[in-house]
Amino acid sequence: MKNSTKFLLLSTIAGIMLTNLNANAQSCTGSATINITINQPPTASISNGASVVIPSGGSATLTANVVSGATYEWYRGATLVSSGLNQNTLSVTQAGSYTVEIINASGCSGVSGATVVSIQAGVNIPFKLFLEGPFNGTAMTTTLASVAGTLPTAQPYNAVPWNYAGTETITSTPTNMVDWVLIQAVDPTTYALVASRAAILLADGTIQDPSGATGATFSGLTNGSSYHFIIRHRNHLDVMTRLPLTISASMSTYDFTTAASQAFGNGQLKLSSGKYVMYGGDYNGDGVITVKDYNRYVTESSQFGYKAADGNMNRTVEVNDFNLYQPNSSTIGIPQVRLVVP
Ligand SMILES: [Ca+2]
Ligand SMILES: [Ca+2]
Repeated sequence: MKNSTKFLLLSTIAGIMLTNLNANAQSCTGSATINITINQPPTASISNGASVVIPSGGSATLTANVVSGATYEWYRGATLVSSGLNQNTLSVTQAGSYTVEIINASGCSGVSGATVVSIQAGVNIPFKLFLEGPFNGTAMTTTLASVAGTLPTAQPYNAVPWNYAGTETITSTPTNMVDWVLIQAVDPTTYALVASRAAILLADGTIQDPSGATGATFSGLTNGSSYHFIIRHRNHLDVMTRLPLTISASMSTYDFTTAASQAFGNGQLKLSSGKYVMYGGDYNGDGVITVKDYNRYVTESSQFGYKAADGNMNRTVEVNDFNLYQPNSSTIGIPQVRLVVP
């Protein structure tokens, strides 16, 4: 007595019924029904999308779809970097092309599309500020940008008293450019200088990096660490953020125009038409407004062009620049922003 199968049809279609099987070798007749289940490979995808940018020194978490009871094998290029049951997330700190293979409980597997992780060269930190001299109540207007060749295409803070050796340049001056500013990150406790970036101040008060990015692009800052930021302008009183800012991949705008308390110390911003502006008249850039600034005004009086004592930035050193300086005389910047002028 033996049972045998006279023929067997294999199908790739799930749930097909095979009939007219020979279930009885002696009679060679009969039928049986066999249900065949085809295991489907799991779909696999990384929800972060095609690309992820992480800050220098930072990390990102890649997340794959959940398949219960599945093993996740994560790859950077062809290299297996992590494998584990139900491990549908991966923390990454290295650049590369990441994929995940999901192997379900039946042993079937699916491979995701790639997510390319890159390391951001720096972090963009956006600020908003107004300069008293060119501020018209809603924005800043100057004639520096409108006369070709007046604004420098290389950052101008490579001179006394800033002595900043940065090589920031722009190929052309935006029509809404007000001037260069120098932004410096300092230690929140010692106020020691950590990093500097010269950037472009635009008419609406926003900052544009020379690269074109929104904000000043800093490298050398640590993700998760905090720094005070000093905004320097060559003929306005420098200000520092009231509180340290914590570095993250996406920084929100720090707005100096909304309240005097946005600046560290008292009396460091001046109310003008409902906005807070940086005091004009620090013509030698040393962080205090004194007779030395008046002397600079006298020296440059009636001169044209990109001049230190042109506080209202109309390409001419004239009485309006004295009138900007005069009421602000004796305004003293906080110690953290003062610079030494020989
Ligand atoms: Ca001064
Ligand atoms: Ca002027």
